[in-house]
Amino acid sequence: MQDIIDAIKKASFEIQDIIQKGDTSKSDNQNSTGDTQLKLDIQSDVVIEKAFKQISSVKKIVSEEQENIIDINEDGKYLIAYDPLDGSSLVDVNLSVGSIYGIYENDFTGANIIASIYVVFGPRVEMVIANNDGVKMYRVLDGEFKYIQDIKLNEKGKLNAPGSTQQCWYPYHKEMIDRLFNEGYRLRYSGGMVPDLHQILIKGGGLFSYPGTTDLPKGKLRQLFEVFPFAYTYKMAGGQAINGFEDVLNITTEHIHDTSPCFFGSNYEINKVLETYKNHA
Ligand code: FDP
Repeated sequence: MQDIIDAIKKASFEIQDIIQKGDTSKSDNQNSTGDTQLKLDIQSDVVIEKAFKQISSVKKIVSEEQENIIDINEDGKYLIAYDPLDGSSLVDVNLSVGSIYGIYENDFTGANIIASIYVVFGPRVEMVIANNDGVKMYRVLDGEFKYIQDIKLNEKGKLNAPGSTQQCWYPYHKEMIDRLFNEGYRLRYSGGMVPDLHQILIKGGGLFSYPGTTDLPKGKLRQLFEVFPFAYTYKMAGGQAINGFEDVLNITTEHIHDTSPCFFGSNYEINKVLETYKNHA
């Protein structure tokens, strides 16, 4: 596992360079979900694939930017699903973006995720590693990642990050979001999943939601590359991650690019979501 962490650290320095100096324009390609890929997405993907191909403990990899799983070492132990540069369209407006990695054993399912790592590229570069030991944050200082703190969510937070197109929200979802604002929650949503979820983790709690909507009943965020890695991190930090009804790590994945409605937060807010959604199964 240390080899994987070292590879991610090294790749992150290269990706930071690509973000700072690279071309933010669109490529001519679309990824499997139909998003037009930016040149930055493709360049970051190349860096990560190259790094993982050199590690003997890696069995298979799959990128959000690619159609298929890539076999690396038959005898390897770990399977890695990653989103090389989530929120890449925000580079243009100089907001934070990030990379997300889910590390799995046996197969790419929520039940088999065993660690997750994300890297935030903002005014600072930070990496958060979640595994059996809990959740730890590192920051680039003097050219290397240094340990900064453990991350633990409070029982209740103050931030509300409601994603997706509001016009397409189901009425009960809108009422739940409004109730949180009426309790004094503050809006914090940049449109970058990594910094938005990082903010809630660092500030101790709150709710990030990307629900099913009338236009996208299964939500937008991809299970393997986005939802499961952050679900694992939130659970290890003492919070919860659900699809509205149950632990999102228990859901079935039929295809590597499947999406799922998702809610990440501290216990108080997630219990509010469960109470609301239980009547709308
Ligand atoms: P993006 O499509 O810009 O890469 O992964 C998808 C994502 O960004 C997340 O980072 C972000 O949380 C979400 O989409 C934002 O979507 P909405 O604008 O629909 O809320």
